[in-house]
Amino acid sequence: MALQQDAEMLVPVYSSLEPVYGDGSPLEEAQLRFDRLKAKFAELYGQEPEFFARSPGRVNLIGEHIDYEGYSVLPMAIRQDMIVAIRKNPDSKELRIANVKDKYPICTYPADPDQEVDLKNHKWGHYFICGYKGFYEYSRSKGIDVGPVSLDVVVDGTVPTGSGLSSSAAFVCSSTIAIMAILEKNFPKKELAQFTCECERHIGTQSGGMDQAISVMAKSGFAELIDFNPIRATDVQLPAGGTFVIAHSLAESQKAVTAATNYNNRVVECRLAAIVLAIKLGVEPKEAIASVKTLSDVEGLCIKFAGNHGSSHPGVAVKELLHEEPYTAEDIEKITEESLTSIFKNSQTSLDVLQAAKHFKLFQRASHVYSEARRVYAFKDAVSSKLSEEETLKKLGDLMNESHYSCSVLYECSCPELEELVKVCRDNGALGARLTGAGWGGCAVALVKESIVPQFILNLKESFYQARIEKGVISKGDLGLYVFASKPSSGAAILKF
Ligand code: NG1
Ligand code: MG
Repeated sequence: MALQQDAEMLVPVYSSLEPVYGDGSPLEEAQLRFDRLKAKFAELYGQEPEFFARSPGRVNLIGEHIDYEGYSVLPMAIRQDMIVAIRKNPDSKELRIANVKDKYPICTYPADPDQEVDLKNHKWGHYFICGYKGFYEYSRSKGIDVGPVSLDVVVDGTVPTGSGLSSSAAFVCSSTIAIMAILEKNFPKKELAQFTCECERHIGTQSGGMDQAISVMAKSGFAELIDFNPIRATDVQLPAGGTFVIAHSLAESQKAVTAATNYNNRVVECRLAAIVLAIKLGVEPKEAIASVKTLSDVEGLCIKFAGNHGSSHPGVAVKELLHEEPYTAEDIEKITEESLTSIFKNSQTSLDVLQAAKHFKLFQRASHVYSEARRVYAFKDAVSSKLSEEETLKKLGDLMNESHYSCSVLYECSCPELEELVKVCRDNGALGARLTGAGWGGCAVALVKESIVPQFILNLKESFYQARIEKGVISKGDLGLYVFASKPSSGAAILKF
């Protein structure tokens, strides 16, 4: 049975690793990590941390680039995560953020919740500041007045960065939760999911809320159907005979750096598609600009239109009312009767998009969003249907393949490495394979019959990774970091030993 999570549920506080990592795999490895983290903390700051906060990465099974359009998505948390060790330091006026990995130099910031995140000068520690600012913004909005606090922090992350597995949300959520713990607060998971999404936007990407929601609300053994406005998670039990294998394309996608041409560009295109559709469907231009924020806002109008054409799919309105030819800014301004720079005047990151864009593919982006939103429900329905396991797995695989096609051709968020990897996965027996996360690099996820997983992984090593090992792109010993099978892991937690 699918269960919705209790609205008041708080982040759990544990005194052992068992509830977090004890899903059948040995705890020694996790214990070692915590020991190392503690030792590093003592070496740097001469003290023990007061708390640890842990938040996982995730793999999105289906529902790509639709969370920011208000549509439900279906991710699961993975074991790879971010752990933040933290203590208050009354003797300093700073936030000192260190990493167990030496390649990340220590970052220091003033202990000031109102500081701006310096987007022109990207540093890995900025994600902690998102959490710090977010905590204070949210507390103030609740009338809770907490003074600035100086902190010593060491983090240890195992989610590969730029991989579409949401290392960023794992970092922002674990930081926020660590700050919450140290200030003796605990907020309901749903609220936390909401405000960590908003605070990650300080980094400059106009993210939807999927990553933070799953990182905070995941449950061991389940994928989650995440709905937005308001955020809700429904447990989804995946069929036992299938396993999701995650494989890295080895192309790193630096979302924070390429936002204006990639991620934020698509957010702007979707908004423009929604406004243009609304106007074509009879809404006054001024009214459309003021009230239409996402494609889900105009779905009702689109469905009504489709109904007059004997269908219930909003894509019918897209086909009839938008043209495939990319729109220029002038084309759109003729319809909106307002300049694009004026429509987006309150969002600097959107103005950056306008400056970088040559044209806008409204037809393609809207077609992707409306069809992908329906695939998420088809996926959920197949899981809970009375089909045989074999048929269910086949259906899920087909939906994943369709999703990939749409991402690749309509949304154009794939890349040559991902195309090759997805093909290699299918050629080696995956029931379905697709890019996962924002794309433009990062990982693919493949649905594979449980019984062939070890052979499947070996085949990927042969046909995709071997050549790259020979070229020195990765070393053989690190392969396990780039291709692995994953079970649904547990969500965020506070640990105090
Ligand atoms: P990644 O690139 O995996 O962090 C991003 C967004 C999600 C979602 C996906 C695409 C952030 C923090 N996350 O995920 O909200 O829009 O792309 O489905 O920007
Ligand atoms: Mg991210």
